[in-house]
Amino acid sequence: MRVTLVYPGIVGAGFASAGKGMDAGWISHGLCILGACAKRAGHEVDLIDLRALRGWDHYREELARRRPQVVGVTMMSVDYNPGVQAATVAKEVDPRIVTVVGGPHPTLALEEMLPLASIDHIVTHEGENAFVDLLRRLETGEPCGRVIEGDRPDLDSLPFADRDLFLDEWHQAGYTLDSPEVPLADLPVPFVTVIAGRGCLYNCSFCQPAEKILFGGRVRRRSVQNVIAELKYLRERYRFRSLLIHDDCLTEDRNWVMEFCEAYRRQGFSQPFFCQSRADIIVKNEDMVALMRGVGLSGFFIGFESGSQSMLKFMRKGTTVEQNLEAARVCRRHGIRVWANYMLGLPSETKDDIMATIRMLKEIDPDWYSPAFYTPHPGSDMYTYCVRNDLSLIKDHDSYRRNPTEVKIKGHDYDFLLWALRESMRRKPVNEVRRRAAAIWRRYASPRKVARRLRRVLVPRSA
Ligand code: B12
Ligand code: SF4
Repeated sequence: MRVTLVYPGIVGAGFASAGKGMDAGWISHGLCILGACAKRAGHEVDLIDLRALRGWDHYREELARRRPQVVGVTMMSVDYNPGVQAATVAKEVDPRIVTVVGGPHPTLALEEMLPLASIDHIVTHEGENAFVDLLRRLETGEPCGRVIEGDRPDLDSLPFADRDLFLDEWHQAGYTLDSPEVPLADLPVPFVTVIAGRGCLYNCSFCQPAEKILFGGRVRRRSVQNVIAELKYLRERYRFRSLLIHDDCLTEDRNWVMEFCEAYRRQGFSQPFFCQSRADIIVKNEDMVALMRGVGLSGFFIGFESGSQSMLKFMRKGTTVEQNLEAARVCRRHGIRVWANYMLGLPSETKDDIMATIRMLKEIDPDWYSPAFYTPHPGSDMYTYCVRNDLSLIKDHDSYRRNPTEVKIKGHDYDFLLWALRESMRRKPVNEVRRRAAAIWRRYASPRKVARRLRRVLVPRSA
């Protein structure tokens, strides 16, 4: 069958945004793996990334040109409006097109999808086997249900994500491809992202049970050999010079991480990489952190979340403020950079709690600040709490973004939150000076540069 997959992630970055920043420059692994599975089953697959198009008319033109028989749309909650619109327009362009949606939102908020007439099939949970089976049934005319529950595939048996589905699109849109994906922070290009597993065993109430519903209660990780095989392919194909491992919490499985580090080094990789971790894991596993640093770990994303112990408890984070501070010290000791995720404006959060978060950030002195005004995401216990207690100010799916520009929870003083946001990112003068001095040293006076200058002075040019 002719299949067009659709990535609708334009809320925030908008149309014509491909390549502009992280939200608009990263592939969707879900779609790339689904595409690879459908191709392996013999189907023709391409992809429309709305971020690479000029607008809805352009989308119509693309559908008319490609003439797909099936359109498959992925959807986080934030993608609901453009995702539904993508299916609706597909039906307008050609009512014979079979529309299929899948992803976190259809899985976590199925009841919201059911009344939508423009959607023929809703695949919940993990879609690889269900989607391929659906395509086969559509091709042979066998009956297929409207709601299809996906199973949990053996991750090592899946093909690698077909990144070309996105790259071809971006290329056509004029995005200059010196890197498969937009690099995180200052990592060198070419930059790629990979996913080594699915699920998370922790229980944070602003996130779970969404992850457990989507991927099951257990974490399923690909074998180290399988991930290394993909990295070898990426090295050959793109000569990548840096890497982000997207897993929710890669460091949760110590044995896996140790084995991976060993294999990464043995196979000749030294590219710097980033991954997500947690303060408690970092503090309890400093030897593992050191090993990771030794093979290329450049930085951790850490969900510090709050500097108030009662807020950490309320959100079931399972960490302490002291662990947050100590994790930052561990990272500093090992030269690991810190990307600090934290939230302001949670339900029941007081000004004192917020001041505690500001104080914590000043101690942590992260390399990157990543604040969010708390957003209740469908599928999480805190979302249900907010709905039950009539606390949510969210009126539209477009607001399911963690942007710190709108308050999402009732009872907060917006001006205070904006002040707190700015204040949380203001470094202590001593840290500011230390960082500026380090930047100047890196720029003008690193030992290598000093040696080069000395050589120039001591060894005359003509020699
Ligand atoms: C990487 C990631 C990102 C990246 C890139 C996203 C991207 N381009 O895909 C970035 C950092 C940009 C990002 C941003 C956000 N993210 Co995010 N992200 C993730 C993460 C960690 C991994 C996604 C992934 O690749 N998973 C692995 C693949 C294989 O799974 P999958 O994409 O879900 O696809 C499978 C199924 O869902 C299904 N499926 C998916 N699509 C389709 C389509 C069809 C047709 C079919 C049949 C099946 C199907 O089959 C796939 C294969 O099994 C997930 C958590 C997680 N572990 O999944 C959160 C997650 C998806 N993100 C989430 C959220 C909330 C966000 C943000 C809104 C806020 C935030 N937390 O920063 C922003 C929104 C950005 C925007 N568009 O405005 C939530 C979504 C919850 C929800 N209710 O929608 C998740 C689940 C995390 C969580 N537990 O809170 N994210
Ligand atoms: S917030 Fe992170 S650590 Fe907590 S449950 Fe979600 S993915 Fe796991």
